[in-house]
Amino acid sequence: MKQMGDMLLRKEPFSEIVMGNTALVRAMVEAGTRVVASYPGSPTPEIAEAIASIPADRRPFYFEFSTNEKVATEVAYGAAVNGHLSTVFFKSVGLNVASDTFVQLGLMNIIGGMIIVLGDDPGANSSQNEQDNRHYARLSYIPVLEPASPDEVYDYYKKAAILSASKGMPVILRLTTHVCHAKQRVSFGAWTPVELDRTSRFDPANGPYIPIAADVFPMKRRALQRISEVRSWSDGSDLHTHIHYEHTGHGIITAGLPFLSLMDAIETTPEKPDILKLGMVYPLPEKLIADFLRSHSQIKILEELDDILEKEIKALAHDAQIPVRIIGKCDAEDWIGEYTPERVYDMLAKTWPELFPAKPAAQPASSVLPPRPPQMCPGCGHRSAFYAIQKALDPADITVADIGCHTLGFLPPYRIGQLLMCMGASPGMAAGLSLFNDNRNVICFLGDSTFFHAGIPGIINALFNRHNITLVLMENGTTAMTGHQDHAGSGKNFNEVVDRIPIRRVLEGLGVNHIFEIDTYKQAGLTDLVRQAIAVHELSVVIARHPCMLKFNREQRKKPGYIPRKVSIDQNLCQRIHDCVERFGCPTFTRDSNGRVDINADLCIGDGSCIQTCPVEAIQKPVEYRPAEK
Ligand SMILES: Cc1ncc(C[n+]2csc(CCOP(=O)(O)OP(=O)(O)O)c2C)c(N)n1
Repeated sequence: MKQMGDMLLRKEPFSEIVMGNTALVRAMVEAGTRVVASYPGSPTPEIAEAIASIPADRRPFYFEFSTNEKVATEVAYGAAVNGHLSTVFFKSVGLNVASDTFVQLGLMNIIGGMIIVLGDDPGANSSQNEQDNRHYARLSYIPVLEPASPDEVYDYYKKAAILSASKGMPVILRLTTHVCHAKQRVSFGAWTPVELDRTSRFDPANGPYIPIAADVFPMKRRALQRISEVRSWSDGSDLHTHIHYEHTGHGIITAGLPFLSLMDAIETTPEKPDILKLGMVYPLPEKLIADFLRSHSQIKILEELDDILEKEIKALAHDAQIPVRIIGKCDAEDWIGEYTPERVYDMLAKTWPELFPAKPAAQPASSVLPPRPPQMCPGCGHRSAFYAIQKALDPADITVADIGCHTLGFLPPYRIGQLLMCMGASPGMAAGLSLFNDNRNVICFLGDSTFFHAGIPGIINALFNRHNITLVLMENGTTAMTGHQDHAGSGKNFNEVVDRIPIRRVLEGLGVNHIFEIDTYKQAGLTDLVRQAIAVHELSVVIARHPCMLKFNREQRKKPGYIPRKVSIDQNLCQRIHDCVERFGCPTFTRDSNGRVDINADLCIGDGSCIQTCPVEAIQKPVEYRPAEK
């Protein structure tokens, strides 16, 4: 980590193999970024990890994890109108949370410059949808740069910073999952540290900053004017790449990661179409595109997710009366998932079979990785919670999941969670399900990071509108799913130890009358409390607490003299009832074809939460375990 931090602060130019997310942080340093804010979400958490690798006293900018993406955007905006170059980054769906603030940014005069780094997720690798955030750019009159690789992430961030500060407008840097995570050798420039300027340059005269009534119109006119200026600038900029294979017939327009897949796909084809790779996808460089259209008779548009380039380029060709055939998406599947080189080749083969002969169907791989369904970690407090809560539920009860590690409760063997939407949505959905419903209990779930992020309004709503729901707050002290970032209830922010904001105190402050709390490892007690909570005929909350054991165990292992502990099965006592495997479901337990249960010592963390699940007490207390004894 220290090495990465030193690298990110090198003064002389250097080159290194880095991830897109790491290249971004070096670009922030070189560009003179002063304030960065975020809320965690894949594919962006490694940006914060790279920032964390720079020792706090040498970090040339301020960083925070804010309580959610909207607040993070507001922090970055405030800093930017104060004259400091700022950045906010978050995952794709984070923009939905930030959007109420975000859509105004294009109207403002952002004197310091502001970059919004989006981690879009074609393929829904770690998101609940594959939304294409280029739509938001059009909605908000905010330019979008779209790098395809780590070196472009670095280069485009610096260009975005200059563009943003010079025009006083925000700029989006749209990354996608594999641009964030790809590694490449990147040549970095020099960096000269400067004394951090702590002067506020906020001046209302740079505004207006109050978009109401008649002021909205001049602000909107300015936003439109800037977009038109950026369009012309983009036309002459070096953001776009034109690859000439001297093909007058066929041309391809693409951007971002699909460009790399395209280069792979056409590597061995003898006759290659010309390529126009766009570095800025909103607004489009119209002159450049029109020239490309004019010099070809057929154009294929290659873009992941929605048909945004396609629609704009078709309109452009129509308005400019360019006689060219433009081929965009051909079937519904083209809207879905990531464009791998194989998919790109198949699409081209369908469009232009004369250039791309269909390839023989790929041979099935000789060794296929077994599918690995997601599951909770050994020792996870959420597992104990679901095991215990299941005993308190009636089969008719309605259970509403939320986003986090505890979402996995919907899987067998617990099957708790029949609906899921987005972070913080469960109390609201549960409230709706409780209306005109006298016969079924409604129980919903929230993680603690989510409680602070977007959960509180739904709880207030349930209280204020007197909804009869039970909320189980799965408190593990961290934002586990995205890699253990601290939150307002952790007692630590990104930079220092702070007073934790206890969830119980917040609930009491709101006036929740029925609050139960217990450690989830006390399984029988939790079952009992959930029964009591369900019996209440208004909002009741059960705080089901246990520290995240993955985090805890990682910390323990770093301690000198640490010796692992494991449970074991007393084969004389085991009656092969299999509750440990079938109802508790810890992956540590193995069962052979004769029904014999054993412990996988590589997985067991020796927490002992499983001991209570065996009706005949065959699971033995954890004892010290040294692998040599195997
Ligand atoms: C709007 C939005 N931002 C970020 C994420 C990424 N994300 C998924 S779950 C989660 C929170 C998990 O923390 P917590 O609620 O404490 O549950 P845990 O995983 O710790 O059980 C986050 C930030 C997301 N899905 N949606």
